[in-house]
Amino acid sequence: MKNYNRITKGWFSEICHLWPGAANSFEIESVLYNKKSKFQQIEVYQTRHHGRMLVLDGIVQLTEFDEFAYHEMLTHIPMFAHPNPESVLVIGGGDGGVLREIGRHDGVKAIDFCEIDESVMTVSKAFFPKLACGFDDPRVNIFIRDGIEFIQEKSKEYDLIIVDSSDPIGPAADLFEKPFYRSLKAALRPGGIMATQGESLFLHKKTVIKLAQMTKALFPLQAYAHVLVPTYPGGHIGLCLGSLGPDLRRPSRSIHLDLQTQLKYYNPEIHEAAFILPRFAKQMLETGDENA
Ligand code: SPD
Repeated sequence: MKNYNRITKGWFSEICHLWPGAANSFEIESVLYNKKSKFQQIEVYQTRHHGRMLVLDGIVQLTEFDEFAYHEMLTHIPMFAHPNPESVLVIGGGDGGVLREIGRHDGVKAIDFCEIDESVMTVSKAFFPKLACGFDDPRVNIFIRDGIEFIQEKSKEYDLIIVDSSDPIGPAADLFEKPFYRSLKAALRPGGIMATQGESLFLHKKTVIKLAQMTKALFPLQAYAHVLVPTYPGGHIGLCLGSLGPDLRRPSRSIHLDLQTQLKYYNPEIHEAAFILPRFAKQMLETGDENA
């Protein structure tokens, strides 16, 4: 599906069929990188007010301004819901933001990292050193592979799987389909948890309902959380979580002060609050009716 992004008079606008009638625009100072990899167009901009910005196939992935909000919540909600995550898999997230957050947990023994496009890692190392700092962690094993094929080979291997994907357009589309979620479940150890980016409750209702229904059908426990991220369309993004055992909605253990002081968004209170949804969203997820 085509995006119609353009730069007009110093502004980059993300205009996507996923949210008709609106655009998300950033004032830019310069183009730092713009090349097509084997899989996608990779762009890096210096924005005027949001730091550097990473764009894949026209879709804004992050800005330095608020990337911490998304990466902390996508990582620490499942990490703290699980009582003792030792073996963790990350699919996607080639910029390294999720890896950086997982690396803050001393209890983690092994981190498999599967990214289809090595160029995203290379670009992140060059332009986003504060994000790409986790690649050299000795616990990390890097697999440059298609995440869908990779996960099909795994059985009961991980305590936690985090999927940090782009939108369900192009290379990431199959990461929003049921066969992939079945494979995620099969790859989890007993008591395991999976977490994926879950788009916007306001703008991507069909996708959100589909994710909720698929995960409800597969996992004994399922929940949807939301996070404030001004960079993303609508100023927020959802997280879709499934659990084979632990309660997702509250931390199962306390956070050490050393770790808490490293974080800017996550804390135990916001872990619980993130699952409190507006009435329309609760009804939409319960009934599957996007007009609820
Ligand atoms: N609408 C774009 C959502 C992108 C989510 N993934 C971002 C990757 C950052 N690590």
